[in-house]
Amino acid sequence: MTVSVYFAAGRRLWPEYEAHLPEALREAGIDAEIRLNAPNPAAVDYIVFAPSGDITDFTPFVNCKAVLNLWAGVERIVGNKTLTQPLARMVDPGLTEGMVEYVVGHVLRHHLGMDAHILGQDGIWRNHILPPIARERPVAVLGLGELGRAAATALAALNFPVMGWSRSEKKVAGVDCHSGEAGLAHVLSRAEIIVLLLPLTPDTTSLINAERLALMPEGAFIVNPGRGALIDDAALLAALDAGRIGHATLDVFRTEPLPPDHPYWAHPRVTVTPHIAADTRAVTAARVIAENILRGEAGEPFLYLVDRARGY
Ligand code: NDP
Ligand code: OXD
Repeated sequence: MTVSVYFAAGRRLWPEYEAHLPEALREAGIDAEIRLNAPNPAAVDYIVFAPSGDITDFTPFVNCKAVLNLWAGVERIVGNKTLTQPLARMVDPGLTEGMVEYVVGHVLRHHLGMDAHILGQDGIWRNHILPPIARERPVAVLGLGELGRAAATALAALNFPVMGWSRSEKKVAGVDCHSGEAGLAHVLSRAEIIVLLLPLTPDTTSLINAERLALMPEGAFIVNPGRGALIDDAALLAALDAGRIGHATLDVFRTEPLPPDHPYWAHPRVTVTPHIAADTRAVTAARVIAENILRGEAGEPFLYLVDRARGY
């Protein structure tokens, strides 16, 4: 029987998936018809979704077996009351690789103090300021899920003493793992660089507030490729102005695109990257979608199901 797949992730994304999705479905042995619209919503078996896409009301898709999100983050869909179908988020090896590279790159920039040399070519030979080696620089990764675990492991492989923090207790080789409020205070008060790879939920909104910023060592660095609203912006700006926080590299924001007059753009201690830390890669993501459709058709549990109550 032919499976009906509605690619509702938006026409802008379709050119990336046009070749890879049919190929991945074919390779998985799935006979599928992929449509860019749904004149008969009741006939749709699976929806491929992205927050920038076509659907806000899932009610008419009465026979849809799963909504397959192309994004790892689900905060823009998880609270949609019309969504009663199972929701799977994206766990894509290509995306994970991209995130590891972004995190390692920006952590190394701050660790090595690269800006001093890249931006300070003034003819003065300052060879007395040496960066510490990685094993002397404690780093923390908040969020030890698919992305946080991979980033923490890569940093540990470079010899950084890596602490991690998550909701439930975790064991990650080479990473000193913590959970709970006391665990957060422990990690924040020791890490000279913190990386935020938490999902945005009611529990994580404004997690990095004035009180928690005050726990961090003087001059600590923040790298946030998680979500903008994990940080209380006013508190971060105050901590940056005071030099309490040395620099913040921010990839995600409460409002995206970040408005041109936002103080982050001009702040000398802030680097803005435009939500490019890690993109879902069509070639690998198409295989994840196909695997989930195969599971759905076989009556097996879907991979990467979102827990609506937890919000991620
Ligand atoms: P996962 O769901 O795999 O992992 C989330 C982690 O956060 C888990 O370790 C979880 O704990 C932890 N967590 C959640 N809530 C809390 C809490 N209240 N207190 C402590 N820990 C908590 O997500 P991913 O690793 O796949 O992705 C993380 C986020 O990265 C995404 O939600 C998205 O916002 C962002 N992202 C950003 C991209 C970019 O380009 N900037 C690209 C892709 C993702 P536990 O293990 O106990 O469940
Ligand atoms: C995602 C993202 O969640 O790109 O996948 O932020």
